[in-house]
Amino acid sequence: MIEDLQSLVDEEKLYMSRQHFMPRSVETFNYASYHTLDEVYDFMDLLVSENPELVSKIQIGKSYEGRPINILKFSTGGTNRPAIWIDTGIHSREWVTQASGVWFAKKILDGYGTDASLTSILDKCDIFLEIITNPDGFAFTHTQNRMWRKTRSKNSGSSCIGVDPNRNWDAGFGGAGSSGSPCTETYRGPYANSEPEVKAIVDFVKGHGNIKAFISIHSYSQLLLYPYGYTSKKAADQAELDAVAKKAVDALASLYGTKFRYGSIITTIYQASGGTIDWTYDQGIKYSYTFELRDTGRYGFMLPASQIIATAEETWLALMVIMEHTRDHPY
Ligand code: 0X9
Ligand code: ZN
Repeated sequence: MIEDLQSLVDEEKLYMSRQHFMPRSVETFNYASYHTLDEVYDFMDLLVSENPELVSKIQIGKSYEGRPINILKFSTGGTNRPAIWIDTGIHSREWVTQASGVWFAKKILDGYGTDASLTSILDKCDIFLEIITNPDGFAFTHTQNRMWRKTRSKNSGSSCIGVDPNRNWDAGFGGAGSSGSPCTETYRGPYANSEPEVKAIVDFVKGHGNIKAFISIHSYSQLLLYPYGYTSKKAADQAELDAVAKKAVDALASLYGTKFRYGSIITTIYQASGGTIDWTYDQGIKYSYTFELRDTGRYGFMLPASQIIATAEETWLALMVIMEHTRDHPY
């Protein structure tokens, strides 16, 4: 796998270098390629400038290294409507997730006014899409280390860098399934919300107050998960979350036959404390889900760019099930 990794990294770089031109519009953007941070940020600006009536960009904070943390807001009007949140790339090396996030943005744009179900979702709810949730880590995966997962913050008393942003939330923070050692991949950080990338979302979610679904997208393993990860206690809404998950993975599989397992985090993968959706669920956001997209390990984080569109397309069908359920079950 290690000797294999270098050739995959080289291949991916060569492929990207051929795609590095600035698109003039969201129509000419290459959705079938991986892109750098600047390219994705340019894409967001194009999307907003071409569709100001539907899309706006909100800067919710700054990363540890000072990069803007931007989200896209898709809204057809109203004030503080019920909202659906989708984030991708909190673990920077999970490149198919950010690439899928870009594709979702285009899908939402094209679907409003043409796809009856998406149109009815957007007529009731706003959608927030955070494509680059860990900008410092993402930049680092392009320049230094393709396998970087964490943030890029300095740890006092250690030369090791970074915190696992999926162990840094204030939900069972510090418990089993996270590490107190800065040199590990699952280092939780010195205290909950220590990472500005996490704090920015926490402040936004609290300030908004009307987010009804929160979907955090990771790779890989082909799973659809719901709370909890920090405790074996069942979520109060377990039966409903499970039924919606089943419907979502069935929809996903209907396109290309890709099989996803589903269930609570702790029973389906492993105990993980301080995770995103445990926090959002405990904040009262009932429809809190995490995806682990393709594949099951053949390529892992190095999923070939040729699989981006199929991955995004199949995931979209599952997202639509969750979003439709959210639309139809106000609470
Ligand atoms: O370990 C993780 O953070 C996730 N797997 S990954 O390979 N993408 O790193 C799974 C975590 C489950 N989700 C939460 N605890 N919220
Ligand atoms: Zn992840």
